Amino acid sequence: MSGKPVTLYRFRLSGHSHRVELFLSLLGLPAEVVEVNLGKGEHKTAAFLEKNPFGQVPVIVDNGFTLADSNAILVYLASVYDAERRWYPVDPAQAAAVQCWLSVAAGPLLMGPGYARLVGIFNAKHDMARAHGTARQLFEVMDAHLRIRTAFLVGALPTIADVALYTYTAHAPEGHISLEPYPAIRAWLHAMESLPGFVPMARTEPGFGHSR
Ligand SMILES: N[C@@H](CCC(=O)N[C@@H](CS)C(=O)NCC(=O)O)C(=O)O
Repeated sequence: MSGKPVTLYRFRLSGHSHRVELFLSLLGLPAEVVEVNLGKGEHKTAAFLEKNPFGQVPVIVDNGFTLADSNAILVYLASVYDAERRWYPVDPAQAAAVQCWLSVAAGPLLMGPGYARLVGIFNAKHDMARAHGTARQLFEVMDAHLRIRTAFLVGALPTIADVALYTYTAHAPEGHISLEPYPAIRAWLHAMESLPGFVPMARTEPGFGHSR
């Protein structure tokens, strides 16, 4: 570890950004946070597009290495800074199980609870009924999976799979999705929130951005 802080470009209401902020904190890594105001289009400026041509947060810069995409960042940080590879196991079957959940985070988690939240707080143009259907299907699978596991998604200890799935699951109620029917998910969220170094993302009132 160089001791030099990792620079994190983020937006404070972005769950993808929080995913990285949470992991930096769980690893105890010093970070310099640079706020990118999506409302003002700061993610589409030439300077930001040089860091990520997709014009999205989060992005990190670590010792001169620039990397976008929250899941890629989790893989990188775990590979570089977790010498014991507790967060991203080396065992092929466990590593593959982690990758499965990272795909879920980039797929149904985003298109279900993620999109529903965007409609709920920003009135985004996504199909709310479809997002709720995707979320229901996902949460039923997750709840059943967590019931037959110990506390976490892959084995007994938390991995980057849990970090990737945490934020948009915890904030599903901002998209008018109740977590009440999913006791195993609620227990898992509690286990995540009890980890040393856990940091929450700001809660957003439904309707927050509707008039902006
Ligand atoms: N696959 C990307 C998705 C990131 C993403 O969707 N970021 C949103 C904020 S949560 C963003 O920057 N949206 C602005 C835009 O797409 O123009 C990741 O995992 O980091």
